[in-house]
Amino acid sequence: MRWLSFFLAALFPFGGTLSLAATGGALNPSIETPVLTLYYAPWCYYSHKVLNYLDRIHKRVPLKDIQNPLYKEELIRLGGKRQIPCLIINQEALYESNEIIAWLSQHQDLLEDRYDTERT
Ligand SMILES: N[C@@H](CCC(=O)N[C@@H](CS)C(=O)NCC(=O)O)C(=O)O
Repeated sequence: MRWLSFFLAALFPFGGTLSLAATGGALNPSIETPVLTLYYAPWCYYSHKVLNYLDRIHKRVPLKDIQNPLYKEELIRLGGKRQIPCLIINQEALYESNEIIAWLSQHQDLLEDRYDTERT
């Protein structure tokens, strides 16, 4: 039977390694999809800075308007303060419009696409 393993090795020199790499890649995706929520208010200039940036790059993030008292309480519970805009990234709060825009800009590939027919 040794001739058979020589034969297979000649035909598929990287067979074992390739199949392991393929399985590992599928089971352990290197990029995790973050769970995002942007707390904002329609009357807030700084919220609009972030929303306008999302418009510009044609991306969207799930929104929660803190005019709804339940969302305001939720924001305070998660982030510790009621300041908006606040981007919650996997339960972690990120305040400050410039910081939020910087984060969104660095993670554009993880954001959902936005279609031009949608309005925020
Ligand atoms: N420097 C902040 C300013 C944010 C800000 O002043 N937000 C206002 C509403 S537009 C706010 O939440 N004020 C209430 C508070 O800070 O508790 C930013 O750029 O995001």
